[in-house]
Amino acid sequence: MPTVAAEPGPFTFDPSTTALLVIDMQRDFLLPGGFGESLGNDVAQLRRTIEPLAALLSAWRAAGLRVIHTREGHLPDLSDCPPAKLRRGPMIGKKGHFGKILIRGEYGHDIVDELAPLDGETIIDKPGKGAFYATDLSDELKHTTSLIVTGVTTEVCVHTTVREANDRGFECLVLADCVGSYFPEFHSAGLRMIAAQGGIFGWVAESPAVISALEGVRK
Ligand code: TIU
Repeated sequence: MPTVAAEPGPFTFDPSTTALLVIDMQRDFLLPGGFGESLGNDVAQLRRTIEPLAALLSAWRAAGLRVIHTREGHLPDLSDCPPAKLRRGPMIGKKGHFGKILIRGEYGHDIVDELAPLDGETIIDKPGKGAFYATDLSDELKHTTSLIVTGVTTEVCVHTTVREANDRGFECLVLADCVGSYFPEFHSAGLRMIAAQGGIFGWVAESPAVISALEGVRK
């Protein structure tokens, strides 16, 4: 079975029961001019994940393995958006540079071109930060034991999802170069939290180690 050098120790996975999870690589979080940047955030902190993630996706797809994408967003009538979220995010549903902010079907809500899902890949639309909350992700993962976790942002949707997955019994490997935060200190602390205490939430590695481990996995 492929093994990846990771913190706090080697991560071994069965490719047939492992999915690559790509969290919220949406235009509104990543593109200059988008929602994230309009809040004063430095999107370069997130954009550095695109190139390594595209390389990983390519190797993962070439090996014939499962890819699951997620998108954070809401129905146009906001009926799935808790009032408490809306109170602290009053711009949700309002017109932004790339369409209505965090609304399904809008240009800004969709995934950046470089990482566009292929036909047959699962897309989970989620109203919350965690990918398990109010979605059918658990059903999608019925035969999955391990997750390679990528996407944005490290301390928000990635962390929430890894915590949810860990409690549901999945072994999670988070790839440091394929996750990003607008806040570098939250990114590094978030990664340290995952691998601390013997891997309290999972493992942390870099994507080239996964790509190397995929050599020899069935094409
Ligand atoms: N996907 C995700 O992390 N949603 C956020 O709102 N993240 C922030 O860091 N704001």
